Formats: sequence, structure tokens, C-alpha cells
Amino acid sequence: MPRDLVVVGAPTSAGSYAPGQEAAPRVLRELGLIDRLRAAGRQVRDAGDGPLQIWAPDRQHPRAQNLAAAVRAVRTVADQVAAAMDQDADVLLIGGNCTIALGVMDALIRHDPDAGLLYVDRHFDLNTPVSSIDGALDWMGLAHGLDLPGAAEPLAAAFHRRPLLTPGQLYLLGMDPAAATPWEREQAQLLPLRWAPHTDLAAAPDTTVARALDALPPGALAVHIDVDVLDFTDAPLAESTDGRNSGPSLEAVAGVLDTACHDPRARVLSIGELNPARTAGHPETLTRFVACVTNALRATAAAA
Ligand SMILES: [Mn+2]
Repeated sequence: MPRDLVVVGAPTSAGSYAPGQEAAPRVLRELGLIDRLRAAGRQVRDAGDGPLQIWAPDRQHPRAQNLAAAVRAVRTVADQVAAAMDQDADVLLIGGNCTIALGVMDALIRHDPDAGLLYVDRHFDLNTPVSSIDGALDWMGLAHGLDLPGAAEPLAAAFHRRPLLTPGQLYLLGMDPAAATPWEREQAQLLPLRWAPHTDLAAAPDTTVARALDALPPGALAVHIDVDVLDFTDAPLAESTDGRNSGPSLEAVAGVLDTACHDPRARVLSIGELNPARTAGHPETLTRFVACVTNALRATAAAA
């Protein structure tokens, strides 16, 4: 039998540029995600949501806005994922900001020191409050997991070990170097990080994800997707509108998630930066996304 699936919501836009992503867990549940997962053969337990956090400007900490809230959300995720691991369950985590992937990895590494993270995103998320001026923590997550110079102390220190992550545990898919800061490009080279660009993901999704999975460590695997990797013209789901007419289609990403989540190491799928308001004029995009997630997590004969 496939493992039980625990669904957790992280309704936080504390690290965002504006509100929106906090609504994703509610909207995906309203679209019947839980029932669809059950119809796809999974035993599902809905563990509910962490704290509801709606972005507001933080004028006291302009370069690391809403830091205490972001840490609280990440710690809650870590506890929820740890509880699921203790029960030998898989996890679907619906964010929220991409910082939630750090909470996943805190729990997963405690469970299995050989854990790995497949990070599907348009951005490296290697910024710090020093390297970028906008103060949005949602594109600073991996910098804090890796404890890069300039990282904000409370977030870098929020985990059971520091640094939480090593470069060898990571593979990034969908990067757009043109959307990276000079600091991020330099760090990606120095660490070094393994990554593939959004052009590869669009042109050859199957071989690109296979190469990434081959390179990841043998232990438990977390798959994280920031929906801003998608071509915004094909699937307008993300906070960021950078991806107009560039990046993989939702169909290509569905194949990538299907492959990655059916890897025998896979334990957690987390979804970041989905802003349901982006689909107001095009609601079928959300339905397509729910189908993509359901397909990725469906029970298969191989998992039985
Ligand atoms: Mn991103």
C-alpha cells in the first residue's frame, strides 16, 4: 500500500511583495483537492493549516520584512512534517511562501540525514537582506538554509542544525539567470549549486528531471515547486509575472512532478507562491493545477 498522505496548509504571505498567497490552501481545498486525492487512491488526512499571515509592509525591518512571522510559519511547518514522518506518512504542503521548504527540510533531515531537495523555481532564492533591497523573504529561503553571509539571524538559526542545507543536497530546476541578482549568480557558482535553466525544463522536461533525480542523494526526497517557474501566459498562477512567454508549460511541469513524486525516495511535495487572484480572469488554470497535483500524488501500481 502507498503511505498515507497528510495535507498541511501554510497560509502565509508574510514574505511576499503583497497579499495573495495566503489564500492558496483554502482555494485548493474548495476546488476539491482532498476528495480528488482520495479518488486517486490515497488515504488522506487533512492536518489543517498553520498560522494565517497576510502580508503588510514592515517599516521597522524594511530589508527583512515580517521576519518573525516567517520564522513562526516555517517552524510550524517543520513540526507538522515531523509529525507526519513519525507516522510514516507522505506530505502535501500547500503554501504560502517558498520559505516553507526550509521547514520541510528541517523535519526531513532529522528523519533522514541523507535527505535531498528538488527545488523547482524560476529563482535561485539565494538573496539576503544585504543583497537585495526589497525585503521580501520569499526569494531568500535557500540563502538562509545555506546560511550565506548576510542571512538574517533568526531564520538561519531556526533549524535543528546550521547550516540546515548543504549544496550537495540540492538540485534546482527552472532557473532564469536573467531574473537573478549578481549576488545570486556569484553564490550559485561559488557554492557550487547544481541547477538547470527554465529553457531546459521547457524543451526537455523528462531528461532534465531525470538528470536532477540521478544527482540527488539516496535518502528521503522533498519536491518543492514555486509556480512562478511556469510560463505565465500558459498558467498565470504566481505572484511573480516574470515568466510571460518563457518557462515550461503546466503540462511540462505536470510531467516533471509526476516523475519526481513517483521516485521511490519522494516523501513531500510543497507548493509555493500560488496567488489565486492571478486566475480571476482565467479560473480553469486552477482546475488544471489541481489535476496536476492530483496526478503527481496518485497511487500507482509501483507504489502499492
Ligand atoms: Mn520564485
